[in-house]
Amino acid sequence: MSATIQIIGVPIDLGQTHRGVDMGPGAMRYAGLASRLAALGYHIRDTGNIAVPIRETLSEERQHHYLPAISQICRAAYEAGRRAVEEGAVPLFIGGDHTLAIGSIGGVTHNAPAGLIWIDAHADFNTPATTLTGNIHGMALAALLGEGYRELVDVGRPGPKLEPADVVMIGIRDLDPEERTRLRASGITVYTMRDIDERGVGAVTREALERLEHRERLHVSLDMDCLDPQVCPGVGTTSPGGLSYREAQLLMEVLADSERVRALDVVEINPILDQRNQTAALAVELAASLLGKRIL
Ligand code: HAR
Ligand code: MN
Ligand code: MN
Ligand code: MN
Repeated sequence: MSATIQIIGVPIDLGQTHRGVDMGPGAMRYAGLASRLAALGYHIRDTGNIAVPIRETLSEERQHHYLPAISQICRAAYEAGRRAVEEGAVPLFIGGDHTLAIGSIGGVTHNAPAGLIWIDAHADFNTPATTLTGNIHGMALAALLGEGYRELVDVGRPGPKLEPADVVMIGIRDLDPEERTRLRASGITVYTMRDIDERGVGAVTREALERLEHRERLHVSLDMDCLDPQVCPGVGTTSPGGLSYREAQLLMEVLADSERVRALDVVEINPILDQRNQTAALAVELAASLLGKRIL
């Protein structure tokens, strides 16, 4: 029997201010996500999108940065991830902004721990005390480690979902001042763009896998703004000096070689800011490489 990939759409755009991220799941489906993965021999189960209220209907929540709605949507993502894992499927969460990771990674670690590979230009390691924007997508990883809003820390089950030793970041190049201080003190392993420039993405990724050797299962959280804006213009928070197309492919290929990837998020695609859906198309290619597509 072939392995099942469960596609879970989370069209959340409430963790940041750009309109359009809610259309990310549609853009990835339009780019051929299911057929690309089916061609690798997987059984694909698309369970549709988690319900997300339209921002204009939540005007009272605006001053609270949509915290109540985000918390509720993350709970639904948590349940979907927990159930997918219990049924033996690989959950593939398609966003939507990066707040969805609070639910997806929580659900994936419900019954057993997992290592997390966070691939992003940003660390998303702010708290309400350190954020400069108030945007909750910039706090997602901090919440998973037990810091920040209680409504996020306690999604699905109370308290932290990961230990700092379970997390490796790759591609980081844009940190807020106090976020940087927090990250340096955290004990998380961080590979910045400088590490990739100096050592190469292959060596960095192999070392990242070694750092997570104590975890058999891995969750990969792929923020498309890790790529250079020249190849991925369709994201809300672009940051120059990102991964090239080939570097991102190699990163996925080395992770796939480990045969330990059991769950995946692909987030922050904004089709309104994109050019002819190229960011979603690249996201589909990267997901296929991560899930085992071989060139030869
Ligand atoms: N650090 C900034 C903030 O907190 C920007 C965060 C941008 N985050 C994402 N996801 N696009 O990584 O607002
Ligand atoms: Mn992010
Ligand atoms: Mn980012
Ligand atoms: Mn505020």
